[in-house]
Amino acid sequence: MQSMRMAIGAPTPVIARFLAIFALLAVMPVSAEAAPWTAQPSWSPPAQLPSTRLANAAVGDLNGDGLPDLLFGEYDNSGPIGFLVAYENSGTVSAPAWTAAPSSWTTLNGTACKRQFNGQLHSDDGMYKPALADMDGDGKLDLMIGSRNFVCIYQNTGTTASPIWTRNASWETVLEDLNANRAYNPSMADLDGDGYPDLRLMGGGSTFYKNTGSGSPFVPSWTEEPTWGPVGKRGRGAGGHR
Ligand SMILES: [Ca+2]
Ligand SMILES: [Ca+2]
Ligand SMILES: [Ca+2]
Repeated sequence: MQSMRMAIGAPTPVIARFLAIFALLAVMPVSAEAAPWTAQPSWSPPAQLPSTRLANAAVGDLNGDGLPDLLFGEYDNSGPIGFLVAYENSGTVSAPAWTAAPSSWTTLNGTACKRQFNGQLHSDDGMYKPALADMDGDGKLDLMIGSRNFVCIYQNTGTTASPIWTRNASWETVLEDLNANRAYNPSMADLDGDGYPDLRLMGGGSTFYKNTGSGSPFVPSWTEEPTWGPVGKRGRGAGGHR
């Protein structure tokens, strides 16, 4: 036995890694491959949304009660215009229930959100795609809306219990310079752990921005981070999703 062990020798690092993976697979329960998602019809909003197409949802606690609420971006074909629909979570932590939110949750205040590209003015051009995040770190969720040809940001100038959306164009640095004729779809999370939410923007590909704001009070600003994108994925203006 001793001579056999000496003949085979110690496993190389590659073989050792293979054996470790094989051992891990051998003890992994079959159920781990099962889909983790189960449909929960009772969690759906109580009524059909006004528009049945191009709806996008953002989730966040908009009234500070600890329960996540729903904010939908909707699209009116006849305009075309975008608009918001909100539901307050009146359920419990384990069983959400939805009631129509106050109209102030879906009212956009301040300068109109519009952009000019190639000599054409696109005003509230439908397909609102909302994202919620506390961009300035004051404890209140703020609102970013992507649409065709623009991204606009609304600072929450209300309270933790009652949001008021007020357009703050000074927070839209860099995002003003987006390519035309794209439908921009934002999502936000703190990707580098500095305490401020960063941005992933879909629209002609997937582009990542670090929140490089500064000051007191903090003013959000956005700097493109090409290295944050998934390997092999194309960035802004490269075609694809619109
Ligand atoms: Ca809530
Ligand atoms: Ca905020
Ligand atoms: Ca960050």
